[in-house]
Amino acid sequence: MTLRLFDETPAPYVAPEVIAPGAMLLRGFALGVDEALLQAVEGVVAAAPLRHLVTPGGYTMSVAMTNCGALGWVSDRSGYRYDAKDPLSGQAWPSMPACFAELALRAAAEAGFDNFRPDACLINRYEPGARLSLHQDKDEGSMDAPIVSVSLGLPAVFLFGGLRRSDCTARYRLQHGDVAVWGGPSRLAYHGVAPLAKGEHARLGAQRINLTFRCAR
Ligand SMILES: O=C(O)CCC(=O)C(=O)O
Ligand SMILES: [Mn+2]
Repeated sequence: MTLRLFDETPAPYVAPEVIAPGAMLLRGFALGVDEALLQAVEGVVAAAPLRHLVTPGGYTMSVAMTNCGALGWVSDRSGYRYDAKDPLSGQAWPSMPACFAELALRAAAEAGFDNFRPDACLINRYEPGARLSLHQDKDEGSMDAPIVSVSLGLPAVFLFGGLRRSDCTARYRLQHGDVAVWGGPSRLAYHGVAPLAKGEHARLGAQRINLTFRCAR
């Protein structure tokens, strides 16, 4: 047996860890393709820069966001929605890189959700202190498909609760290469990310990148 008590090196993928019915952590699942994913992120960000969106309530989000795929998630004073165009440029979002679609398909299948073909990928960038408060992903047209969420860079504390905001939340440390998948009975589970702790990641420096794949149509 290998003890990993103080070792921050991500471990290779072993098996899904079920955290709720229909919700799983695939620890280290993205490790083999992490460099390809990060280079693809750079390409997307060059065409559609990360930006801090404003919520309908007028609050500027601490997480910076952009999108790729046919649809992108946006927020402004008029509400949350998916849009085929980047409001900054008026152009279509960059297309979904093949390595994104392939990883999302494989991760969903590993979690028991076959034929996952996302049409939207929200890219989130957290710097130390950035957080995402408890929410449901409920702007998608269908709740049949799961959400697939890939963590890269600095570790974060992922909060995962139940179907009511007041339900207890469990805390999971997500590291570079980890993938979370939630669907079926957990599709509308409340979740969020605690304020990112300071740190330095060997590849990404003081940031965490999260890719969230959705079937938005
Ligand atoms: O950053 C994460 O791990 C979660 C992101 C998320 O929940 C979202 O983009 O809706
Ligand atoms: Mn979410």
